[in-house]
Amino acid sequence: MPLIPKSHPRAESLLIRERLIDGFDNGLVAKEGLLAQGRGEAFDYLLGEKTGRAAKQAIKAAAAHLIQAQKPVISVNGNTAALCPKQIVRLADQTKAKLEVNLFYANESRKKAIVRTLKKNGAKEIFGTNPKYLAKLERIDSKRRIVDRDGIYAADVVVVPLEDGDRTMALRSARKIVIAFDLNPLSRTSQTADITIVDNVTRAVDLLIIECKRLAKANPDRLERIISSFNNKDNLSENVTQIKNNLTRRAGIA
Ligand code: PTJ
Repeated sequence: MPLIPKSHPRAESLLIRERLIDGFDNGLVAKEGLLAQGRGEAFDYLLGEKTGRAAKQAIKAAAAHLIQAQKPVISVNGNTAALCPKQIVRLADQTKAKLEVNLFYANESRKKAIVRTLKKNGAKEIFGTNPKYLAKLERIDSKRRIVDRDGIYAADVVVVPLEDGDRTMALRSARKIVIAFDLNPLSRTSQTADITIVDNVTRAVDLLIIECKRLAKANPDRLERIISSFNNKDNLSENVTQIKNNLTRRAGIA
């Protein structure tokens, strides 16, 4: 990894990029994952590379859902495993969620590398690896339709970091609550999830863990109020406004 001075104005963003490239070199990330990272970087830049007010509200609503959930599952793909494996395992521990490896570009050796990485970072049980327990989601053509019958298939709340639009729709059709992390507020995933956290997964997962801890003992009425006062469409609009304001400021138009 090249030395990135801490004083570099975009040090955090460059470090995230290097983590992803290391993940590619170590067999975790698909080639297409590099392109997804590029798209994400562009949106992160437009959002000001920080967690905005709208993202914080989405994180709070996501935490309330996760605490209420009976069978939460966190879906892990190549990019997520490369970018923030430790935090993802911590989030699973905090919320008693299952971890399931589910890939868009299905590939057995990549799956094994992702499982190894999650285990190295403290995961004990990982779903989606035993062919005997696999089931199919309906209304989806990609390999993502193959899920674990005791994991995503049975889940009530599914967390999907860096997702493609088709599966989010399929999960919604299967009556699951979908929580997405996606830097692009206009993507199909963002538009169809119940809650979209428009922020870099590397920043937002830590904040989600903190929020889950903070709300862990909240009474069900409070959680219900947090959930019912959240509107994903309004929240996405606020993210688009954040981008617009940033652009205006950067271009010195304001
Ligand atoms: O490992 P696999 O086979 O499951 O493949 C994973 C990728 C990410 C390649 C696959 O799901 C894919 O092609 O996704 P898309 O359709 O490129 O969508 C990825 C979305 O994540 C885009 O909207 C990006 O803007 C967004 N994104 C990229 N990096 C980040 C991100 N969102 C949050 N945090 C990031 N670090």
